[in-house]
Amino acid sequence: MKSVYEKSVTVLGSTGSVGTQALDVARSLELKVDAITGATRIDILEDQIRGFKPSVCAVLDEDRARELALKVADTSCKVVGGYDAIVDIAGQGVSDSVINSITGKAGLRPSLAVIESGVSLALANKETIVCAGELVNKALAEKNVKILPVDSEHSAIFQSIANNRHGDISKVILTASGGPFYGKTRDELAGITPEMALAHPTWKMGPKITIDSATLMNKGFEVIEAKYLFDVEPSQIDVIVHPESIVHSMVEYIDKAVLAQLSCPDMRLCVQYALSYPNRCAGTLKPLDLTEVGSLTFKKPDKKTFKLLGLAYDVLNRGGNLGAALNGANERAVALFLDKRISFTDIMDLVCEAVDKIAYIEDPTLDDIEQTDIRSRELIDELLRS
Ligand code: MN3
Repeated sequence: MKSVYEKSVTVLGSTGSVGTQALDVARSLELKVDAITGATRIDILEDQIRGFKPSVCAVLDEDRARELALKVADTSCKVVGGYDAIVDIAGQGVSDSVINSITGKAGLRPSLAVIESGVSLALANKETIVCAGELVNKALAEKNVKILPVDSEHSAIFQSIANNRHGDISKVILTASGGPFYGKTRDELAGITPEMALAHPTWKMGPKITIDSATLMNKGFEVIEAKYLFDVEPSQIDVIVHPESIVHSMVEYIDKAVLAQLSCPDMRLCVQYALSYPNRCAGTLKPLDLTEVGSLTFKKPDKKTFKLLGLAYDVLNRGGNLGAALNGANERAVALFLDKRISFTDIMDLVCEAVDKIAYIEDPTLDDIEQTDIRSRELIDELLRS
């Protein structure tokens, strides 16, 4: 087996929060970076090209790709533009692992391309599984490829399962920070502005996932993610609020033993474990001093006020194309909220209504999922006008 230090990586979505941290990890593990991709932020991409010397870089925005090509003409990095170029890079099969830290449903086709190429997928893009859990699992089985979860909760569950028998798992318990608005009533939530919602107490993340954390949609997505990653039933997935974000999630076994993974909250640990698995590397994380933390607290989530968490369980129980509908509707609603065109509670109401209205497809193809995504976004706009 190759030592972790000789491994190479491709980073999809390298300019985002997880992407930049993935490159920090690549630097500390001395991994070779084969390729990077980004949407628009070419200044960051230019720095990354100079620092990590990838042989290719894709930019979603084609005009920006041309600008970047001129800026880095003195390097040996080839710059390509457009969504298909990103999917091609995802599927080129040259790296030992590909980390997908693209935001939103745009991460789905790149994830499938990675799996198709037979390379292990370090997955930070949870929308891949929310939209197409069944299709993804089918592709993984066909190609005999593994997903290494980067989401901190799923990384914790993955580590807590280790070599235990799957049949001995009785429950997975996802922890949630509770977001900045834990304990608020619906009336109090109505007046929340994007600025208030973007100030997350523990994790520093991009705007989309920060809003999803505040509505608990993110936790709902993680419930869906858990079912497909760990092959457990919705009734075996619990969520508990743990504001300190030290216990990253837990697994309960049939003998009622509970195993958990704890650490200071730092996404770089999750990325590093996904890239170095099955080994562990020293890295840069600060040690956890529990006497400094003092106490760990746990509370029940409020699924009634934060109804998108409850909706995620319904969606998971009904399956089909509803995950894609939930994600599409939510992406559109969050964009409208960030644009100050709808209120915080409108996000929750509109997403529930849109999922309710979508035409159900039991066994969706990739094309059905794409269509459901488009239709669910349209439904949000139609509901807003009505
Ligand atoms: Mn998470």
